[in-house]
Amino acid sequence: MFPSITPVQASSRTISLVGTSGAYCYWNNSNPTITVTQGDALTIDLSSSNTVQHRLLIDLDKDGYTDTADCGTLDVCSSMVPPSASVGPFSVNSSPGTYTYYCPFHPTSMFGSFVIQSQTSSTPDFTITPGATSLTATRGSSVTATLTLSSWGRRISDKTQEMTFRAFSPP
Ligand SMILES: [Cu+2]
Repeated sequence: MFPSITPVQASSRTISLVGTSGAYCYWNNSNPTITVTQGDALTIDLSSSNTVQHRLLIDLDKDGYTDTADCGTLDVCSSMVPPSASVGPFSVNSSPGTYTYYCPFHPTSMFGSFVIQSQTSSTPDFTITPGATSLTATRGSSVTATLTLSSWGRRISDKTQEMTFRAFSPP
């Protein structure tokens, strides 16, 4: 059948990041890619797994982790952890794209991707076109019609689905 299409919409989201340290420091041991949708109301809960101090900086103006003067304006920054801290909720307003989040104290090991996806409309951006406006089948036989799905906005190549309708005799 046709592929299912899930619209992407903004929502309220909460993410937890824990500063972890062994030989090197990481966020959540693996520096996970954070994927959000433009317009999301995002809250980030931060903590440290031990007494090593960390701070979050999401480099939304792409000028690196050293520029902390734009914390709170262009960049999203937290206070130091520990103690635990929260950033937000803030509205993700930057352009869709891939950014980097850091701990400015451990920028060579403690960074990951912050991906902002574009928000897509909740109204369908695809059309389904029937290949026939009416079908007639006699009992016990079948007819075939073609439905065409077009969805250029999502770069799904046009799909054609052949459907068979069968007319059964009533019991
Ligand atoms: Cu750190």
